[in-house]
Amino acid sequence: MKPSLLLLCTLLCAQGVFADTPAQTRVKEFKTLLRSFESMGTVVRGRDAYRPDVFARQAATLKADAGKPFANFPAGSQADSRAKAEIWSQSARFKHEQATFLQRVDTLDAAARAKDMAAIRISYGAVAQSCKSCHDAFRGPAK
Ligand code: ASC
Repeated sequence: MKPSLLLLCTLLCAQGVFADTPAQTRVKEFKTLLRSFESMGTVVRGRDAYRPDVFARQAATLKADAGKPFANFPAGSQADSRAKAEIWSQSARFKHEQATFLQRVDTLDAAARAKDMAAIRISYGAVAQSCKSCHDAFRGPAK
């Protein structure tokens, strides 16, 4: 690459010209946490063997990732996403959904650390229910 072209690319990157929007960032973060959650789901549904240490690591990863997307819902970032305006007009309700989700992820992590499959089943279902509840209220149709 020509030095001048390299300089141009460096400057554009530094200006954030190629940076993700908040909506793009949070979608990526949701997809990241979904990877752990779906792997755990195959175990909970009996489609994959239960390896307690692997499962506990996935739960810990889910817990570490779970809060990240919620830092990327600044007001005015509705465009190019399925986010409904209610996220900002009913922000107390949205924050409540978020808190419930994070609490339930913590409970799932505790069950995974305890290697207690009965508790894992219940707490996994509770997390899934929380995803659905928030989507029903705050996520619009696919565009
Ligand atoms: C998932 C997923 C969701 C939730 C929800 C649970 O795996 O992608 O949005 O679980 O479907 O009801």
